[in-house]
Order: sequence, then C-alpha cells, then structure tokens
Amino acid sequence: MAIPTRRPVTVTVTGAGGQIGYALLFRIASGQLLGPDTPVRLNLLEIPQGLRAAEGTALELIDGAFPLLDSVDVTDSARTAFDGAGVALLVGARPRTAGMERADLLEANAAIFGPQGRAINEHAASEVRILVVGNPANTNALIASSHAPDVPAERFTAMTRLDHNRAVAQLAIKAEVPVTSVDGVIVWGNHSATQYPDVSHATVDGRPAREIVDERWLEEVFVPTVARRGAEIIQVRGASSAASAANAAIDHVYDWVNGTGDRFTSAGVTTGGANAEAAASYGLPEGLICSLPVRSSGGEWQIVTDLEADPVARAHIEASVAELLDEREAVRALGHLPG
Ligand code: NAX
Repeated sequence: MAIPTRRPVTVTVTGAGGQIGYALLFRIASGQLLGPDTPVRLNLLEIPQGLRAAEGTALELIDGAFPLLDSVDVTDSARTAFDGAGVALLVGARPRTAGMERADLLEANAAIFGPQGRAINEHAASEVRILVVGNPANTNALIASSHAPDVPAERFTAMTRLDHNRAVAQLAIKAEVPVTSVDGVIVWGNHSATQYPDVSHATVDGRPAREIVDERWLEEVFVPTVARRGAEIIQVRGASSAASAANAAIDHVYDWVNGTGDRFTSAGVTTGGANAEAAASYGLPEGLICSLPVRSSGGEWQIVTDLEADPVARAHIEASVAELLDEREAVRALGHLPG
C-alpha cells in the first residue's frame, strides 16, 4: 500500500448529510479529489436537523478505513467547519419549495452563503479554494465571495461541470465515440435552463464536431437535453442528480488542483479580479460568476480566450448573462451585496 507523503488538507463539505454529500464524501476519503498522495481531514457542516445524518455518514467513513482519511468531524458551526480549510465544497443550500418566489429563494440562500463566506474569510487557510454546488450556484458563489474580501475572487467558483460532462456525454453518444474522443465543449452562463452548451469549438477525435452533427440536432435535441437534464433525472429517478453531481464536483476540484493540460473544461468563475480582461474579451460585465471555458495550471483557473462565438451562441450567452445580472440585482436589492 502506498504511504501518503503530503500534509493533510482540510476539506470542508457543507450539506454533508444530504444525498450529494453521501455520494461525495467516500470518494474524497479515497483520494479522488486531491490525488493519491494527499491525506484529507474532513470537516462536515450541517444544520441541526441534518447533524444525525452527517454523523451516520461519518461513522461509515470511519468504517471505510481509508488510508488517506486523517480525520472526520461533524459540526453545525461554520466557524469550526471552515477552520483551516484548503478546499470548501458548499453543497448545502435552501431548496425551492412550493409557493416560494425567486426573491424568497435568493433571500434564504443569501442568509446561508453570506455568513459562510464570512466564516471562510476569517477561518479558512490562505490557499482556500471554494466550489459552490448548492443552487442557485452562480449567485450563491457571488454572495459568498462578496462576504470574503480577503479571499481572491478567483477562488470562488460555481459548479457547471455537471452540465459540461452531460454535454460531452451527449455528443459522444451521438458521434458514437468514447467520451475521451471529445474535447472543446463549453458551457456558458448560468447553471440554469438558460445555460448554453456550445460545440462550436468542440472536436471529435480532432475533427470539428459541427462536421459530424447537424445544426438542427444541436438546437432541438442537444441544447435542451443538456440544459434540462436535471429535470429529466428527477422525473425518471424520482430524486435529483446526486452521484453525477458529486462526480462533477470531484472532477472540478481535481482539475483545479492538478491542472487540465491543453484540454479545457467549463467552470463558473468570476468575471472580475484577475479574470476581468479575459471576461471582457467576451463582452461580459464584471462582477458575475459565469460559466466559461477554462484551463487550469499551477492551481489557478484561466479563462480560455479568443474563441469566437457565432451569432446563435452569442444570443444564448447574452440571455443567460442577463439572467445572472437579474439575480445579482435581486440579491443587491435585498441588501446582500455591497454597492
Ligand atoms: P439534499 O437536500 O439531499 O441535501 C442538502 C443538505 O444540505 C441537507 O442535509 C441540509 O440539511 C443541508 N443544509 C441546508 N442548509 C445548510 C446550511 N446552511 N449549512 C449546512 N448544511 C445545510 O440536497 P442535495 O441533493 O444533496 O443537493 C444539494 C444542492 O445541490 C441543492 O441546492 C441542489 O439544487 C444542488 N445541485 C447543484 C447542481 C449543480 O450542478 N450545481 C447539480 C445537483 C444539485 O441539483
């Protein structure tokens, strides 16, 4: 058995008692998040009603006897959970319930992600990297980031990797190739039904995807299938995506930490800070968390620039960005964003 060689990294997972948490934690403990040489300390954050479930999961994590699992702790204190965190996976969120207006949903989530952002600012490790999974993921990430002025904005990301992986898989199925033959797929915009999965720059075994699939399939089948896949899963499975969401979170952080090489992927990243110039090259306003084509090296995401968006793509991207701006305005109006 290989002996772990690095110092343990504290990984904080919120919503640890939920279904994504259950699909995620064992993979983190087995080394799939940070690699086979890095031991992890798991800090599980739950609200009081979720603590028992998280404690049960912690017992099972212990029973896994994972060589890389240094410790597992469960708490309902954000301050304790984020103490020394090198990676924070913000999964727990307030779901939309019947009769809830969008403003209510944003307000309820701002009450979660504002204080968690502050706790990250005050207690996490200086190198902390944050992935927001809980919906509305992009805007929740923006709220958390705005409450963490000492953490560079580029460290707060939102998960659109599940949408990206769905797009890659649909294209591979259509082209009858393995997923590894597909590269260059992009998901633009918000993690919502307005997102735009784009194959304009995608290749299948090095050949432009657009030579292989026709426009009609793209607009009428591919885009709606990817953008509405979450609803389809709920309909068929009777519960929302959990293992595929956990898998995407693992992919996102693994690539962020270990690098992507020449391949690129999609992630919700800030359009401000160090990304402002690259985001502006796509005409994007500053201060959003928007899904974009990215590569990672040296532990940082970089926006892939110089990819021309055709008029169809542009219209879709503008609609999704307009939705992100609307969400930001709504949260600002509720007093949860500065300025
Ligand atoms: P579950 O309802 O199974 O679990 C959520 C857990 O979060 C619960 O145990 C709850 O007690 C806990 N929680 C709530 N507020 C909390 C807080 N303030 N601090 C700590 N824990 C808190 O939901 P699950 O299926 O695990 O989904 C979690 C989130 O992921 C949801 O917001 C969901 O919409 C979102 N998703 C995001 C995806 C993405 O691609 N970005 C895809 C999958 C998923 O839909």
